[in-house]
Amino acid sequence: MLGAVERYLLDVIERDGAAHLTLIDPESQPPERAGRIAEGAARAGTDAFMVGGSINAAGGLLDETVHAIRRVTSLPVILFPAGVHSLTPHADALFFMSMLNSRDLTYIVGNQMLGAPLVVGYGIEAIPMAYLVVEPGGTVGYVGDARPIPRAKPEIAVAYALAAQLMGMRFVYLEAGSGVSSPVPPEMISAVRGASRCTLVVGGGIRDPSTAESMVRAGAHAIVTGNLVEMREDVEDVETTLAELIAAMKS
Ligand code: 1GP
Repeated sequence: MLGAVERYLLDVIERDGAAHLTLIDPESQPPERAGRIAEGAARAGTDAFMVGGSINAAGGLLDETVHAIRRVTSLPVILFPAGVHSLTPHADALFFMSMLNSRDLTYIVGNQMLGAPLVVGYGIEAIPMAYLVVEPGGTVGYVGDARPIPRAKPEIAVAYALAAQLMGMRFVYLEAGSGVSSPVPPEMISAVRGASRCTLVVGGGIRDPSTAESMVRAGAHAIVTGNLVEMREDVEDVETTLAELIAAMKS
Protein backbone atom coordinates (compact mmCIF):
# COMPACT_ATOMS: atom_id res chain seq x y z
CA MET A 1 0.00 0.00 0.00
CA LEU A 2 1.24 3.47 -0.86
CA GLY A 3 1.99 5.93 1.93
CA ALA A 4 -0.14 9.02 2.50
CA VAL A 5 2.28 11.52 0.93
CA GLU A 6 2.87 9.46 -2.21
CA ARG A 7 -0.91 8.94 -2.56
CA TYR A 8 -1.42 12.70 -2.12
CA LEU A 9 1.14 13.52 -4.85
CA LEU A 10 -0.48 11.05 -7.27
CA ASP A 11 -3.91 12.53 -6.53
CA VAL A 12 -2.65 16.07 -7.22
CA ILE A 13 -1.10 14.91 -10.51
CA GLU A 14 -4.34 13.24 -11.53
CA ARG A 15 -6.41 16.28 -10.56
CA ASP A 16 -4.19 19.06 -11.95
CA GLY A 17 -2.11 17.29 -14.61
CA ALA A 18 1.09 18.04 -12.67
CA ALA A 19 2.36 18.87 -9.20
CA HIS A 20 4.62 21.72 -8.12
CA LEU A 21 7.21 21.11 -5.41
CA THR A 22 9.08 23.91 -3.66
CA LEU A 23 12.63 23.00 -2.68
CA ILE A 24 14.03 24.72 0.38
CA ASP A 25 17.75 24.31 1.01
CA PRO A 26 18.42 24.85 4.74
CA GLU A 27 21.84 26.27 3.85
CA SER A 28 20.38 29.11 1.77
CA GLN A 29 18.60 31.09 4.51
CA PRO A 30 17.92 31.08 8.25
CA PRO A 31 14.97 28.89 9.33
CA GLU A 32 12.79 31.91 10.07
CA ARG A 33 13.11 33.11 6.45
CA ALA A 34 12.52 29.54 5.22
CA GLY A 35 9.21 29.67 7.09
CA ARG A 36 8.25 32.93 5.40
CA ILE A 37 9.19 31.53 1.97
CA ALA A 38 7.05 28.48 2.72
CA GLU A 39 4.12 30.68 3.67
CA GLY A 40 4.33 32.55 0.37
CA ALA A 41 4.77 29.36 -1.63
CA ALA A 42 1.75 27.75 0.05
CA ARG A 43 -0.37 30.81 -0.75
CA ALA A 44 0.86 30.63 -4.36
CA GLY A 45 -0.47 27.08 -4.65
CA THR A 46 2.61 24.86 -4.35
CA ASP A 47 1.66 21.26 -3.54
CA ALA A 48 4.46 20.16 -1.21
CA PHE A 49 7.89 21.10 0.13
CA MET A 50 11.17 19.35 -0.37
CA VAL A 51 13.94 20.07 2.14
CA GLY A 52 17.56 19.31 1.34
CA GLY A 53 20.75 20.50 -0.29
CA SER A 54 24.16 19.28 -1.35
CA ILE A 55 26.09 20.85 1.53
CA ASN A 56 25.26 21.44 5.20
CA ALA A 57 21.60 20.33 5.11
CA ALA A 58 21.95 18.52 8.42
CA GLY A 59 21.67 18.67 12.19
CA GLY A 60 19.98 21.55 13.99
CA LEU A 61 19.71 23.70 10.87
CA LEU A 62 17.80 20.94 9.06
CA ASP A 63 15.49 20.27 12.02
CA GLU A 64 14.76 23.95 12.56
CA THR A 65 14.06 24.50 8.86
CA VAL A 66 11.60 21.60 8.79
CA HIS A 67 9.90 22.92 11.95
CA ALA A 68 9.71 26.45 10.53
CA ILE A 69 7.93 25.15 7.41
CA ARG A 70 5.58 22.91 9.37
CA ARG A 71 4.59 25.78 11.62
CA VAL A 72 3.14 27.75 8.68
CA THR A 73 1.62 25.06 6.46
CA SER A 74 0.03 21.63 6.61
CA LEU A 75 1.34 20.72 3.14
CA PRO A 76 3.66 17.69 3.15
CA VAL A 77 7.35 18.24 3.90
CA ILE A 78 9.49 15.70 2.05
CA LEU A 79 13.18 15.22 2.76
CA PHE A 80 15.51 15.38 -0.22
CA PRO A 81 18.62 13.98 1.44
CA ALA A 82 22.19 14.39 0.20
CA GLY A 83 23.23 11.54 2.46
CA VAL A 84 22.60 9.83 5.75
CA HIS A 85 23.43 13.06 7.59
CA SER A 86 20.35 14.69 6.02
CA LEU A 87 17.78 12.55 7.81
CA THR A 88 15.42 13.82 10.49
CA PRO A 89 12.31 12.24 12.00
CA HIS A 90 10.40 15.53 11.77
CA ALA A 91 9.41 15.43 8.07
CA ASP A 92 6.32 13.73 6.63
CA ALA A 93 8.20 11.62 4.09
CA LEU A 94 11.47 11.30 2.25
CA PHE A 95 12.53 10.61 -1.28
CA PHE A 96 14.60 7.46 -0.77
CA MET A 97 16.93 8.19 -3.65
CA SER A 98 19.70 6.38 -5.43
CA MET A 99 21.87 8.41 -7.79
CA LEU A 100 22.05 5.69 -10.39
CA ASN A 101 24.56 7.52 -12.59
CA SER A 102 27.08 8.27 -9.85
CA ARG A 103 30.57 6.79 -10.08
CA ASP A 104 30.62 6.55 -6.31
CA LEU A 105 28.89 3.61 -4.64
CA THR A 106 28.29 5.81 -1.61
CA TYR A 107 25.60 7.69 -3.57
CA ILE A 108 24.12 4.59 -5.19
CA VAL A 109 23.74 2.36 -2.14
CA GLY A 110 26.15 3.27 0.67
CA ASN A 111 24.19 6.10 2.29
CA GLN A 112 21.00 4.15 1.67
CA MET A 113 22.36 1.17 3.62
CA LEU A 114 23.41 3.41 6.52
CA GLY A 115 20.15 5.35 6.46
CA ALA A 116 17.63 2.54 6.02
CA PRO A 117 17.56 1.41 9.68
CA LEU A 118 17.12 5.06 10.73
CA VAL A 119 14.28 5.59 8.27
CA VAL A 120 12.51 2.45 9.43
CA GLY A 121 13.13 3.36 13.08
CA TYR A 122 11.72 6.87 12.57
CA GLY A 123 8.66 5.37 10.87
CA ILE A 124 8.91 7.99 8.14
CA GLU A 125 7.32 7.32 4.73
CA ALA A 126 9.96 6.47 2.11
CA ILE A 127 9.23 7.05 -1.58
CA PRO A 128 11.68 5.06 -3.74
CA MET A 129 13.25 7.27 -6.40
CA ALA A 130 15.95 7.06 -9.06
CA TYR A 131 17.92 10.30 -9.06
CA LEU A 132 19.48 10.93 -12.46
CA VAL A 133 21.85 13.83 -13.00
CA VAL A 134 21.65 15.41 -16.45
CA GLU A 135 24.23 17.80 -17.92
CA PRO A 136 25.33 20.31 -16.72
CA GLY A 137 24.67 18.75 -13.30
CA GLY A 138 25.61 21.70 -11.05
CA THR A 139 26.82 21.25 -7.49
CA VAL A 140 25.03 17.96 -6.99
CA GLY A 141 26.74 16.50 -10.04
CA TYR A 142 30.13 17.44 -8.58
CA VAL A 143 29.39 16.39 -5.01
CA GLY A 144 27.72 13.14 -6.10
CA ASP A 145 30.51 12.32 -8.56
CA ALA A 146 27.91 11.84 -11.29
CA ARG A 147 28.53 10.96 -14.89
CA PRO A 148 25.87 13.44 -16.08
CA ILE A 149 23.62 12.21 -18.89
CA PRO A 150 24.49 14.15 -22.09
CA ARG A 151 21.68 16.58 -22.97
CA ALA A 152 21.49 15.24 -26.51
CA LYS A 153 21.17 11.59 -25.42
CA PRO A 154 17.60 11.05 -24.18
CA GLU A 155 17.97 7.33 -24.86
CA ILE A 156 20.43 7.08 -21.97
CA ALA A 157 17.92 8.71 -19.62
CA VAL A 158 15.27 6.29 -20.91
CA ALA A 159 17.53 3.29 -20.24
CA TYR A 160 18.17 4.46 -16.66
CA ALA A 161 14.47 5.15 -16.08
CA LEU A 162 13.58 1.66 -17.30
CA ALA A 163 16.24 0.15 -15.07
CA ALA A 164 14.74 2.10 -12.15
CA GLN A 165 11.27 0.81 -12.98
CA LEU A 166 12.46 -2.78 -13.22
CA MET A 167 14.18 -2.41 -9.86
CA GLY A 168 10.87 -1.32 -8.31
CA MET A 169 11.49 2.42 -7.96
CA ARG A 170 8.28 4.38 -8.40
CA PHE A 171 9.68 7.88 -9.02
CA VAL A 172 12.37 9.13 -11.40
CA TYR A 173 13.93 12.56 -10.89
CA LEU A 174 15.71 14.17 -13.85
CA GLU A 175 18.03 16.73 -12.23
CA ALA A 176 19.98 19.33 -14.21
CA GLY A 177 21.44 20.87 -11.02
CA SER A 178 20.26 23.73 -8.85
CA GLY A 179 20.72 27.16 -10.41
CA VAL A 180 22.03 25.92 -13.77
CA SER A 181 21.38 27.88 -16.94
CA SER A 182 20.25 24.85 -19.01
CA PRO A 183 17.34 22.89 -17.55
CA VAL A 184 16.49 19.32 -18.65
CA PRO A 185 15.55 19.39 -22.38
CA PRO A 186 11.86 18.70 -23.19
CA GLU A 187 12.95 15.98 -25.67
CA MET A 188 14.51 14.01 -22.81
CA ILE A 189 11.41 14.47 -20.64
CA SER A 190 9.07 13.21 -23.35
CA ALA A 191 11.31 10.24 -24.16
CA VAL A 192 11.41 9.15 -20.50
CA ARG A 193 7.69 9.73 -20.01
CA GLY A 194 6.88 7.73 -23.14
CA ALA A 195 8.96 4.75 -22.09
CA SER A 196 8.59 4.47 -18.31
CA ARG A 197 5.64 4.07 -15.95
CA CYS A 198 7.43 5.91 -13.12
CA THR A 199 6.23 9.25 -11.82
CA LEU A 200 8.54 11.76 -13.49
CA VAL A 201 9.95 14.65 -11.47
CA VAL A 202 12.04 17.34 -13.18
CA GLY A 203 14.15 20.10 -11.63
CA GLY A 204 17.18 22.32 -11.91
CA GLY A 205 17.32 25.80 -13.46
CA ILE A 206 13.56 26.28 -13.94
CA ARG A 207 13.01 30.02 -13.59
CA ASP A 208 10.10 31.02 -15.78
CA PRO A 209 6.51 29.94 -16.38
CA SER A 210 7.04 28.99 -20.03
CA THR A 211 9.88 26.55 -19.17
CA ALA A 212 7.71 24.87 -16.53
CA GLU A 213 4.77 24.75 -18.92
CA SER A 214 6.84 23.19 -21.73
CA MET A 215 8.16 20.55 -19.33
CA VAL A 216 4.68 19.56 -18.24
CA ARG A 217 3.59 19.49 -21.86
CA ALA A 218 6.54 17.19 -22.58
CA GLY A 219 5.31 14.82 -19.86
CA ALA A 220 6.75 15.89 -16.49
CA HIS A 221 4.46 14.84 -13.62
CA ALA A 222 6.11 17.19 -11.12
CA ILE A 223 8.20 20.34 -11.38
CA VAL A 224 10.69 21.34 -8.68
CA THR A 225 11.83 24.92 -8.15
CA GLY A 226 14.22 26.10 -5.47
CA ASN A 227 16.44 28.99 -6.51
CA LEU A 228 13.54 30.85 -8.05
CA VAL A 229 12.14 31.79 -4.65
CA GLU A 230 15.35 31.72 -2.65
CA MET A 231 16.67 34.50 -4.90
CA ARG A 232 13.82 36.88 -4.02
CA GLU A 233 14.87 39.61 -1.62
CA ASP A 234 11.29 40.44 -0.87
CA VAL A 235 9.38 37.44 0.44
CA GLU A 236 6.15 38.97 -0.94
CA ASP A 237 7.61 38.39 -4.40
CA VAL A 238 7.74 34.66 -3.70
CA GLU A 239 3.98 34.39 -3.89
CA THR A 240 3.61 36.37 -7.13
CA THR A 241 6.51 34.65 -8.89
CA LEU A 242 5.41 31.15 -7.96
CA ALA A 243 1.73 31.78 -8.59
CA GLU A 244 2.53 32.73 -12.20
CA LEU A 245 4.67 29.64 -12.73
CA ILE A 246 2.12 27.30 -11.14
CA ALA A 247 -0.75 28.82 -13.14
CA ALA A 248 1.19 28.26 -16.39
CA MET A 249 2.16 24.66 -15.66
CA LYS A 250 -1.30 23.63 -14.43
CA SER A 251 -3.34 25.32 -17.16
C1 1GP B 1 17.75 21.22 -7.37
O1 1GP B 1 16.18 20.57 -9.00
C2 1GP B 1 16.35 21.32 -7.84
O2 1GP B 1 17.97 20.02 -6.76
C3 1GP B 1 15.90 22.75 -7.97
O3 1GP B 1 16.74 23.51 -8.80
O4 1GP B 1 17.21 25.53 -7.44
O5 1GP B 1 17.52 25.59 -9.93
O6 1GP B 1 15.25 25.51 -8.93
P1 1GP B 1 16.67 25.13 -8.78
